[in-house]
Formats: sequence, structure tokens, C-alpha cells
Amino acid sequence: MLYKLIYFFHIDFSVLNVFRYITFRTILSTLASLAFLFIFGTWVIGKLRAMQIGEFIRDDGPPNHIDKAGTPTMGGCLIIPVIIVSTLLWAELNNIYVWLVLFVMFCFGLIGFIDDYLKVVRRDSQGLSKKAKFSLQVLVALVVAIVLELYPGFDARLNLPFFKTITPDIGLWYIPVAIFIIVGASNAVNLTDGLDGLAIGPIIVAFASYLVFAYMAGHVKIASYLQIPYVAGAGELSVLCGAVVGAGLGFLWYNAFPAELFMGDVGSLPIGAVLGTVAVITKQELVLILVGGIFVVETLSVIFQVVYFKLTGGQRIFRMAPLHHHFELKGWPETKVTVRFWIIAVILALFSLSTFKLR
Ligand code: 57M
Repeated sequence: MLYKLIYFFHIDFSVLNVFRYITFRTILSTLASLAFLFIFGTWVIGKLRAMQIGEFIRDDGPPNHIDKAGTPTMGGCLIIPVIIVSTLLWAELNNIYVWLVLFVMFCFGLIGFIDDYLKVVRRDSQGLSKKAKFSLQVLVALVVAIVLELYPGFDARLNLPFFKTITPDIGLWYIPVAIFIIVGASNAVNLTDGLDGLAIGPIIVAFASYLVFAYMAGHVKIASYLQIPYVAGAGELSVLCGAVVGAGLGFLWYNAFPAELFMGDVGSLPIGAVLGTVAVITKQELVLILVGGIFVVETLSVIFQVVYFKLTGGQRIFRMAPLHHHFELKGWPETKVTVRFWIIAVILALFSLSTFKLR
């Protein structure tokens, strides 16, 4: 929006030509998000406190979490609008992918909001039922998958990391695959969001990686040089990824240990779903397993724990799942778990970048 308005004057002021470039607008959207978080963060935390929107802590978790009772939550109510506004300000708005991702962000944000509202405001410990939550997530992802399948500019074939010539055409099976990636990423980020700064660190790293991937996929020369699928228009998603990185850094300011604010489901569900959607659109869906390795491992730890628990009638692999609780119960301080998970996230992201050359 703002970008178009400013660019309108580029004939009189040639310096404004710079607004044409995705790279420049990505920097602006990152900084805009960061600035919004700094401007409104303290005010929102104060409002949440005044409205008594504080975290309820389960007493079966690690003991150090009891002190976190009452920490303002539903920080996603700040993060999500900030990302949407920054994207609307600096992205090209006649781009179908930008709208598709904003649609996912809004819908998953709404699902998370209803769940948080029931749990935190209405004090209904169950929140939205697991079945309702999952069905709504699948429905939204289904809409996205169908739009992509039908959109003539989108080639719905899989792109395998390390293999440039193998691009399996799985036909209509692409729809369930895309749904799995979007819904899976959403819930994986949600499961990881259990320690101060734990989810937002790898989120920043993952979106910074996809910012680069989107730029490469949307640039015909770079895509052809790297022999990755060219997705016309996908470069605009760099602006959106930049907005998430900026909002993530701003949120980390408040979420760093000891956290003054949690993001809630209203933050974790949409951010995870958006990560999955960006991975699908940029045709880098399988690299997400690497880039989002922390989220994958956390989710697998829960699956293994639950299956093993059921098969053995009550025995456990980990002291507690998800994995971060296991390390906490082993005696690692919370910040040590968090920072080590961040380090692994950065290593995985660097490794995933190397897949573009190792082909
Ligand atoms: C989200 N939510 C956090 C906060 C955040 C199947 C099972 C593994 C599900 C899982 C679960 O419920 N996951 C959903 C986890 C919660 O954080 C809130 O939720 C939002 C994200 N959705 O934004 O609002 C707690 O996490 C802590 N936290 C921080 N800092 C942050 O920045 O310290 C969050 C953000 C907060 C706070 O304590 O209250 C959560 O962990 O509940 N369930 C679990 O994770 C439970 N695991 C479990 O039951 N394991 C069993 C199973 C698998 C057999 C086992 O291993 O034996 C654990 N969680 C809790 N207590 N709270 C263990 C018990």
C-alpha cells in the first residue's frame, strides 16, 4: 500500500526507484514490524495484565514453571496484526501468494484466539476441543491446497533437496501433502512453545531462511542458476518473511527469560501454519524438515513418548515430552535448553542453505 504510494512519485524523484526492489522492501517490513513491537509491546503487556489475561500453569509440569503463573499471554494478538500491517504496507498487493499466506495467518490466528479466549478468559481448561481445532486447521489448509492446485502459475510437483532432476508429480496427492505440511508445521511450533524464547528463536531462524529461499525461487536468473523451481511472484513472500523476522525479534525482547509475555496459541498456530505455507509455495517444502528441525524433533519426541507410553502401559522414553521438558527435568537451566536449541536451529538452517549448492 505505502510502497505503491511512495513509488508513484519515482518519476519526479528517481531515488524512490529503490522501493521497487524486494530486498529494500523486505528490510523496511522487518524494521516496521520491529518498531511496531517496540512501540506497542509494553502497552499491550500492561493491558493484558489489567485485563488479567495471564497464563494458567498446569501443576504436572516441571516445578520451575509454577513461578510463571499469571504471565501475560496471547501475545499473538500483537504479533499477528503487526505482521499483517507490515506486509500490507510494503508488499506488492496484486500477488496471490501474499494474500494466500495472509489468509492462513488470519484464519489460524482466529482458531488460536478462540482456543486461548476459552482457556484464559473463560477459564475453560479444555479450550476448543482437539477435534474442532484440528478440523478447522485442515479446512483452512485444504482451501490453500486447492487454490494452489488450481492456480495455473503454480507447478504442484515435489522438489527434493539434493536432487535437481527428480521432481515427482504426485497429482492430486499434492493436496493432502500440502495440508499435512501446513497443519503439521502449525502444531509443531505450538508444541515447541513451552520455554521462554524457545519457539521464537527457531521461528526467526526459519523465516530468515525462507526469506532467502523465497527470493531465490522468485528470481528467474537465480532459480535457473541454482536449478531450483522458479515460482513467479514468490519473491514477494520475502517481504512477509521479513515482517515475521522483525516481529519475532521484537517479541523476543519481551519473551526472553524471564518472559514478560507469552505468545499463546493465537501466536504459535498461525506462525507455524504460515511457515508451512511459505515452504509449500516456494517449492521448498521438504527442506522444511531441516530448517524446522527443532520443531520436527520436538513433535517426534511427543509421538514416540505417547506411543511408547501406550504400548508399555505407562513407561516413558523421556522424563517428559516435548523434549525441552526432558532436559529441564535432567537439571539443565531453562536458558541453557533454549540457547542450545537456538544454536542447533542455526546449524540446521546453514545446512539447509547448503542443499542449494549440493545438488
Ligand atoms: C502447547 N503449551 C505450553 C503459552 C504458549 C500431547 C501433549 C504433549 C501436548 C502438550 C501441549 O499441551 N502442548 C501445547 C504447550 C504452555 O505454554 C502456553 O501455550 C502457548 C503455546 N500454545 O504461548 O501460552 C506452558 O509452556 C511454558 N512456556 C514458557 N515460556 C513461553 O514463552 O515457559 C510457554 C511459553 C506455559 C509455560 O509453562 O504455561 C505447555 O507446556 O503446556 N502437552 C505438554 O506439553 C505436556 N506434556 C505432557 O503431558 N507429556 C506427557 C505425555 C506426552 C505422555 C509425558 O511426557 O509424560 C507438558 N506441559 C505442561 N505440563 N504444561 C507437561 C505437563
